[in-house]
Amino acid sequence: MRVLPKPEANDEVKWLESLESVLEFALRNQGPQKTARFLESLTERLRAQGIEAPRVVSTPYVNTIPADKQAPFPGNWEMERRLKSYVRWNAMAMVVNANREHSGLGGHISTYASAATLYEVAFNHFLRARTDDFAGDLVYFQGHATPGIYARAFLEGRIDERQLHNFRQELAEGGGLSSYPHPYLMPDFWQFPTVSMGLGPLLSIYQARFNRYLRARGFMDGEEPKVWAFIGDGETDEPETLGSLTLAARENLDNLIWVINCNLQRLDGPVRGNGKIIQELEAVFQGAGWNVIKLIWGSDWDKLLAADTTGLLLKRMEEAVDGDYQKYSVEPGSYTRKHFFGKYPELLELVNHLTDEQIHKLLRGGHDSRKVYAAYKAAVEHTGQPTVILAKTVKGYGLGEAGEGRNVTHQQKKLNEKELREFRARFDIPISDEEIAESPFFRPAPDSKETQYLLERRKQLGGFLPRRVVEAQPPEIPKPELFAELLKGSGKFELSTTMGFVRLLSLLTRNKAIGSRVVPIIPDEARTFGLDALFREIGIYSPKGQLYEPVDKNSLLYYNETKDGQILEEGITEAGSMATFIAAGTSYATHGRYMIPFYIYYSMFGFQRIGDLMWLAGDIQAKGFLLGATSGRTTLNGEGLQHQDGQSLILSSTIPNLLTYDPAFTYELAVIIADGMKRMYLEGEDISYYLTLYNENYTMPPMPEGAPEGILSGLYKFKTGPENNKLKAHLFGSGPIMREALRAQEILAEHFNVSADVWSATSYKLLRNDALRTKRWNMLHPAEPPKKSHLEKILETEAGPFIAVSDNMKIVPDQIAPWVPGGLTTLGTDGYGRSDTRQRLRRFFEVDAECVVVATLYALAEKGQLDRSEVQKAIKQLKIEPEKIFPQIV
Ligand SMILES: Cc1ncc(C[n+]2csc(CCOP(=O)(O)OP(=O)(O)O)c2C)c(N)n1
Ligand SMILES: [Mg+2]
Repeated sequence: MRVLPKPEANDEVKWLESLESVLEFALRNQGPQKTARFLESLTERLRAQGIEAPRVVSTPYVNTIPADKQAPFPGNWEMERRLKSYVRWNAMAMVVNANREHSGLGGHISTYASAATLYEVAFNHFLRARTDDFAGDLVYFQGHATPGIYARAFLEGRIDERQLHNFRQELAEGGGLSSYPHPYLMPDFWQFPTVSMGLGPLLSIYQARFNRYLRARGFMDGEEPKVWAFIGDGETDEPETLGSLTLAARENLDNLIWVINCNLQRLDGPVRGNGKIIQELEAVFQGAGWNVIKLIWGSDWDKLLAADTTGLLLKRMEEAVDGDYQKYSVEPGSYTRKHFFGKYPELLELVNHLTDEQIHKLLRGGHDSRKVYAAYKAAVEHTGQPTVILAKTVKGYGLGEAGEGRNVTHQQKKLNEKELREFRARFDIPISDEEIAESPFFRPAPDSKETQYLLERRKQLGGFLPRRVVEAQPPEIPKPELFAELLKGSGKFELSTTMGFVRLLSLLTRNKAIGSRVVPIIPDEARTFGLDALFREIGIYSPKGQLYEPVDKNSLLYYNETKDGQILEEGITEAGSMATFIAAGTSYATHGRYMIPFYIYYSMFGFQRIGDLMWLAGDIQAKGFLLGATSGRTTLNGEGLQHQDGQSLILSSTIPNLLTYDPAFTYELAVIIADGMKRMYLEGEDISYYLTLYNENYTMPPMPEGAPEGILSGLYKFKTGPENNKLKAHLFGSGPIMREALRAQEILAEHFNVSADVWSATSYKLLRNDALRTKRWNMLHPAEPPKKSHLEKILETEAGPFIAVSDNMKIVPDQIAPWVPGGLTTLGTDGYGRSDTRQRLRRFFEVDAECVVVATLYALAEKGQLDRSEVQKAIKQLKIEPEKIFPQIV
């Protein structure tokens, strides 16, 4: 048994001794579980008397798995060490070589150097690849450890020397390797982007949960894959990392394993110089309900701990802070002897038999393959909870003076010849003196014992990893006619595009061919959008089902939780909901099956709040529909400044493979979504969709003949102006502001002798990109007949000024201004929102029909087609206050 330090007071020692004998007796006769319960009931008794008994949130600073309970290491230790050394060398050489040729290319040596054992034990013994009858473990590799992952793939023969040489030179001839895990850039290799800190950990929780959802709904069976996430200790400061821990525990995700590489350092310096990151994290994870395995000390320490009869070693281990431990990794053994052991004479005696060199080499847990193996084995066998392994390591391990444990190590990219020689010697790399300065890559021959061992291990585990495979069969996609009721208009019935969307979703989920693949995702906003209509019909997913009778059981739309529910009601977490969207949207690549996520949220809390996840969704090529509901700075009227969105269409337009649409009518919605499903799931295009939805009710017109092409391209003529007016103009409207454009059309015809055609602008982003692509082609093919973009084609025969109005910032329509004949006048909602009626807000932001009329008249006056005094008159007549404030501020 491990010896613990004694209390200082004499009477306390006595109490302790008597209780210890009780504990020993109980352990012998009743076993560990009963003994632990007995202890718990003792403290409960204290608490029952109103005494604040301590709650255990952290345990002593030693390994959770004691040496005598450690599973034996089944591999060839020597062989694995040799292989690991080669991976280490190549990972280091990749970065050094790239920066020798082009300094500034960057890359990281020290992250992988600290994590090599954590990865190699996993690769040789645990991470199972996808096979015909197994879905494959899903692994989130730490972004900055990529050189090590590439270096291993090189030893496996999956990456050649040229690629390794072109690390971070993706545009070099023949291609190169991406800096970090980016499925977009290396679609056959990387599965999960991780390098924006915190996103990988968050995604892994929701991925593990989504795997369970797929099982519960009958989409997955057989052996359950594990989800592994390798995480940095500094990365745990990101709120996304720790924010969803309780979900994993609550839903008993024992298919999830996190390995936190506690090298005690982040980029600038120590993670917790004045404390202990492992102890802090243990408390957090323990409190959240995870199984925590601390892996602090290597095997050498077992003997020291066993020989310590005073408990002083543990006391000293607990006293020293991470800043001290970092120092011990940098200084020679003599320093550790003096400052760590030397604090107590008894401890000095304990290490008398060790040389300074041996003291320096006392391994930390995360560098000891045997300990790492035992921790992983315990993790994969643990049931009922997710597991976190907190592994203590040294950042830059093996770099010696070139960076081991130093504060600058994260940025170390160059090694001089002496440092290379030391590295070679430390890890026995067979590279000659003549070659060493060039730091060549080293790979043992394919028929060498080492390579054979490596390949055999991977064969046993089903093949290579990471590997991204897309082999999903296209599902049967319904024709737009499924949504006939949305296409034919609503007659006198008034509804919003949000309500139209709910109707569409309901039709879709009922569809025999595809309905079950639909994954509705909502962050506690279903009632706002009217999605509660689906609660009863398709159920809310809950692994426990519904253990209580819902208060609204007797109502039609009661809160219906079921074990195989289809809706993912995520609660108030846009980040978590987006992580689910990503898991569902990539199931074609992770599980070989298309699922169709619809994530509907408050539009302001999308790109603005969780933009980085949305950027990542583009990289990972998640397919599905994002729906920014209650959109529009003036359409969502009462909610004010923090809610009213006029910028999501700009933020979303920055994502290269995302199509953005701003539909005004339900038929537009139906056409866009039907086409989106065809393109993403039938034709396999790697794109996704963002659509704004609004909450203003109005009658929905039937779809005009031939509209789909224009709807999908971004602009089509909705309603031509009367023929008998003198002047001509064009109004581009979108979203509910389309109705202001239509009202302006009437006022212009009736009072100002202007015939204005009203167009529906569904996507300025698509129009612009098409125009840019065409212009570039023309520029690079100057001798060929120039091509015309959609925009140019449809506008070239039109005369008169063009005025665009929407419920978004002016820069949204402004995107197409260079291609509009004679330029574009834009009205939009720049500035902070505020709460008031729609009517007043629209006047305030100058997007109502009257302001559209004035803008049109002014544009005509500018063209010399109208006297300016007419504009002046109109301003008066329409009661527009010329001195009102300009909402845009600066
Ligand atoms: C969101 C985000 N912020 C900042 C960075 C820049 N960055 C890259 S690595 C790093 C330090 C990582 O420390 P840690 O998580 O402890 O990993 P280690 O390299 O020590 O294993 C930082 C700040 C990033 N990649 N992502
Ligand atoms: Mg770190």
